[in-house]
Amino acid sequence: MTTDPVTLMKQEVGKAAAARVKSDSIVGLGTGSTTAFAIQYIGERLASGELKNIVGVPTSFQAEVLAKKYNIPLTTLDAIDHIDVAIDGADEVDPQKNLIKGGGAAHTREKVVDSLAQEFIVVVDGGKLVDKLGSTFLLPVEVIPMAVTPVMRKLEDLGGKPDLRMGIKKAGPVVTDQGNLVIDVKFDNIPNPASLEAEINNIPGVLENGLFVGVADVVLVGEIVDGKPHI
Ligand code: ABF
Repeated sequence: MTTDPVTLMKQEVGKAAAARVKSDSIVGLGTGSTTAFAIQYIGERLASGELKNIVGVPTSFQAEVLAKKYNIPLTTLDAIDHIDVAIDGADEVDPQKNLIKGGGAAHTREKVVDSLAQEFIVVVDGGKLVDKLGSTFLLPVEVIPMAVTPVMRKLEDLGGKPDLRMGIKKAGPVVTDQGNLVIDVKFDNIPNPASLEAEINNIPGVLENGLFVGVADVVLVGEIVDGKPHI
């Protein structure tokens, strides 16, 4: 039983998001440590019978493994015509609920699922809130391997400082669920996230970037108040 306040806060945020899931719904299952708790609590609500007839659409291999662990039935986008609600994490949230995502290298599938959802719920700790996107987190860009060099040049032309994301042991680059690479880009200022999102995705060789503009509907923020988690 953890007493670590940050973990407790992530659990509370995940629980709050899971509580919003209704029976007979299709749920987009996000990636990251906060969303992992939401997936756990959806599974627990199913196991208790409180929640019935749920099917999940995973945004990553990690989400798929967690859903199976908690016995949440899964489907694919070929078998459904809508997603009722998606729950996912983020690396930065601005006052307009625009996001930077992709710290987990899963932003491509996340953006497909999250943007299809009728309600996209973001679960974050208070440290993810920023006045301007790009202030604390690099912008992830998924790129096909053969195009990494020309894409990095174009990202520099856009004012970015690009870096190929290496694995934890630096033995090699991080590889996405699609078999591509991730370039993390420092932008000192992102005055217009919507136009930058479009400009980057228009670079030949780019699959998707981590700017989520106008996608999030609800942002659940966990804080620690007097040592206790507070949503
Ligand atoms: C994922 O959740 C990523 O897009 C994002 O980087 C990550 C945040 O994870 P955590 O909740 O562990 O901070 O959706």
